[in-house]
Amino acid sequence: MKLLRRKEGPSLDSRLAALLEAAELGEGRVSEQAVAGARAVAERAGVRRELSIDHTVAALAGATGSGKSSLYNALAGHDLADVGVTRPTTSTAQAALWDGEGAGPLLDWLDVPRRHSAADDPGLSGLVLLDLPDHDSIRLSHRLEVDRLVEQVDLLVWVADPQKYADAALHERYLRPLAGHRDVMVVVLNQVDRLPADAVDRCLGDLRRLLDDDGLPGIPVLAVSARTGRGLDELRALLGERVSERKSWSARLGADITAAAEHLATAGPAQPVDGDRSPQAVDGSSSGGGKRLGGAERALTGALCAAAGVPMVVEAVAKGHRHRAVVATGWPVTRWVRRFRPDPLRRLRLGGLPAVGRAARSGEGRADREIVGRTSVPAASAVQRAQVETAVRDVGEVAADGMPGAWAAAVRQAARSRAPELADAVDRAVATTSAVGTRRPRWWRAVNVVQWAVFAAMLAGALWLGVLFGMDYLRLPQPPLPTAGVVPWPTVLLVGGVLAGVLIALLSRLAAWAGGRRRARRTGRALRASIGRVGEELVLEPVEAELDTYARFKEAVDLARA
Ligand SMILES: Nc1nc2c(ncn2[C@@H]2O[C@H](COP(=O)(O)OP(=O)(O)OP(=O)(O)O)[C@@H](O)[C@H]2O)c(=O)[nH]1
Ligand SMILES: [Mg+2]
Repeated sequence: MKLLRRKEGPSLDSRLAALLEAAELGEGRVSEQAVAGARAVAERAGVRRELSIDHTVAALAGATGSGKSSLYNALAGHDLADVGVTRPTTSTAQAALWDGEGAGPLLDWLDVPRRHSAADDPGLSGLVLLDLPDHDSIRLSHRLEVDRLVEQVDLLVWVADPQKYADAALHERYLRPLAGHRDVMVVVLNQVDRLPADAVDRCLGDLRRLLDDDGLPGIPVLAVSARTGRGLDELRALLGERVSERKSWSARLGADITAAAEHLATAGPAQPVDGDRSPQAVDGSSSGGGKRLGGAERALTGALCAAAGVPMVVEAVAKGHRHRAVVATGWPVTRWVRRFRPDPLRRLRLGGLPAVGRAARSGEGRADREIVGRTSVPAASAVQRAQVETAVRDVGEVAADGMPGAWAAAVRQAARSRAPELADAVDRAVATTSAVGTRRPRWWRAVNVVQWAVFAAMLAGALWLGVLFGMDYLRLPQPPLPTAGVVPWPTVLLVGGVLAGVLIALLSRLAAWAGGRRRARRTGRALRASIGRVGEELVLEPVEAELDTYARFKEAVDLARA
């Protein structure tokens, strides 16, 4: 009872749903064969549940001549099957039914048209016994029929004989792969009447050892003889017990689901992977840690920044700021010279583009995109491109660390999946972010007004002095000359205007130099942040989506194989 309770896990329904979900999530990632296998199991389970669950289908399987048909006849109480001397004898399966009413659709599904009623035995009511052809047949059709039915029946009775019980065909092709189906398999050693009494136990012990090696410890093993009837009561009792429990069908499906989930968990990648990493099972604990991923992410941002020419852009932001400051606040007499020099930022087709501000303000996405199109920042060098590639690969590598082979490959692939978009996206980020670096500080306008006022004063002084000079030249009487202290006002205006203009220009230049540095630093930070976001969107997010898919896959697989 205790044992039963311990085994109670999630329902067959939820395990089936989980298996299907795992197959869905694994599609294109783990081997197609494992995905198809899981789907086939789910489909088979769905059909079997719809058919009679009051009947238990048991199949007698084994090598030719082991005595399957003889046992079948002995259990059924009639000579239903041919027992032959020439091998192999049985070529298609046939069924013996104990109270077989309602088992028709089940046998249709199993595609076993030959059906017989067995002799009455209330203990076996509900049993459908199949006599299969030989699994080691020289005829392919026999082997195919066996393989098909071994997959479908509820209970497998492996019939061995003293000569061939150790055959590799039985152990390697069937018993070992079906180790998870221990609860729905029985082994009988037939023809024990042909052994001396003391050899039976030896033979049984040997067979048990082989079964232990197959991963089937504790599986029921009976010594029987179809000829003398020895052990047949025990076999009947065992079959009767399984039939009355009516659980073999669900135990079989449960074992199938576990095996399919196991197969999904350990399946190789859907596509051959580059490199020679050995695949690991799903339960290999993943150590792809957040901390190390953070390091790889920083390295990626660094590589992207270098490839995007961030140092050059930052430099251009500082220089461009100073350039525009001189044009806006320089001494009006000389500032026009500056206009002939190109704006370093505009030279990179960054920020300084006149329409950027407008487009950004009016919020016209299209215009924005068009104008903030391609910058003229020189393209990344081959080395820089290679460094980006390495950084992208490293993100995938770190994230995939410790994951099973197929999923590690999927994660690595996810990291690279959007890499071709990186160059354009980073360029766009540079164009948009550096545009902010061109805003004009308000003091420029104020200083400009003062500069022109001082320039006007200087001009007035010059004009005044010019008039005085002209009047003196023409020997006209001098008008009274106001003075500031001892210096006449026009001189104060002219000289003061020149000195003030130049001084203001120099001070502004000093402020613009500091402002340029500050702005460059700020733009550098903003660029790193926006380029970081590009890396996050195009590299990190696909990786995280894949990790998330894997987490869901693992959860589904764990639930399915419960
Ligand atoms: N001594 C002895 N002979 C048996 C026993 N069971 C079957 N035989 C003989 O073994 C031979 C093969 O028996 P079958 O029942 O035809 O064997 P099978 O496993 O159905 O063989 P295939 O149909 O070819 O796969 C026959 O000659 C049987 O008489 C047994 O318990 N003791
Ligand atoms: Mg036979």
